[in-house]
Amino acid sequence: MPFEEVKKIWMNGKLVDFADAKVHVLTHGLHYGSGLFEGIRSYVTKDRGPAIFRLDEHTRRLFDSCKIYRMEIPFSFEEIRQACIETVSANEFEDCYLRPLVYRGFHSLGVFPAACPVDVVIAAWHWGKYLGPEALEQGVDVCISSWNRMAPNTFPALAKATGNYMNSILIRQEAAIDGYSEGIALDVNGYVSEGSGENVFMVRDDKIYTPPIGASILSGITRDCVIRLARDFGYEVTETLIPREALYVADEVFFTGTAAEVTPIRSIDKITIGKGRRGPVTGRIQKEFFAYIAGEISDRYGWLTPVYAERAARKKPTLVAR
Ligand code: PPE
Repeated sequence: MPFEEVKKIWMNGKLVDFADAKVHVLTHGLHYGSGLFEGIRSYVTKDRGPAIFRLDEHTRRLFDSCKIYRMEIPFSFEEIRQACIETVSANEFEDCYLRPLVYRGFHSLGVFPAACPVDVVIAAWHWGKYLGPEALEQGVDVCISSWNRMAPNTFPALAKATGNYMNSILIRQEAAIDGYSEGIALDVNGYVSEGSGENVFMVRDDKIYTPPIGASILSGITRDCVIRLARDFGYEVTETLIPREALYVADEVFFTGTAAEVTPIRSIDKITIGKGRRGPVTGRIQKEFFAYIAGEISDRYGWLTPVYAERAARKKPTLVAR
């Protein structure tokens, strides 16, 4: 689906028209993948209007990603948070996907980026169900990718860097060509790592397992939600190395991610997982997650930032680039 035009995109402190949100072809980030980004969702809630989900945690991860790459964001944490809120409201969105991106801009080429500006943009658009509308109920058919995730000390997996997504593209393309919805990559030691854009969980005998951050994963914010919600239900959740074959014999396997939310996996490499449909543990966690984001249960962790209430409470003037 081509992009549907939105009203405004936030660029370096200003909301600009969609048509004007352009960069030069010699932008550093375009040549070397020198960008760090986030993916955040805003949801319509029952009583609090549209609310951005886990805005603080996503903003924190963006700052962390930039720190790893020695890039100083020319805005404060609070300015970035507010800019996300502004971007949703300027587009009059309710549910939407937000994409903050920090990248080395236009100045000069060559790998050493110090002279290039650090540019910041935030876009928002409507993004439907990541792995298709039926996926949340029926589950998806996936494969183990022939591509591994990056080795430790090559590309830092904890940084959500644009360049990392070249590896994701290899995984996702291969899966699509072979007729699967998605691929799960192993790390360089052969243990389960993650999907091209999702973390992975497995359930066996009512116990839940997910790979640790040392398995070259992105430390997913949805992963954190699921760990907490599952523990609140009384499930034991263990972050541990998972060999590939443990997935084949699991009772349930599912993906988590901002875009993918909580998506069941019904087969891996054509091996049926459990009963070949969404399992009871996945169903329970998924239901709780959707109730949480919709504001149907209490926001006990303070994960929702209502867009309009926050804006009304804010007294600071409109943001300007430093
Ligand atoms: N691993 C990877 C590699 C990844 O890209 C994501 C998010 C996750 C795990 C889950 O992280 P979190 O969203 O914090 O729970 N992928 C984003 C981008 C997907 C895309 O195609 O673009 C997302 O879901 O927003």
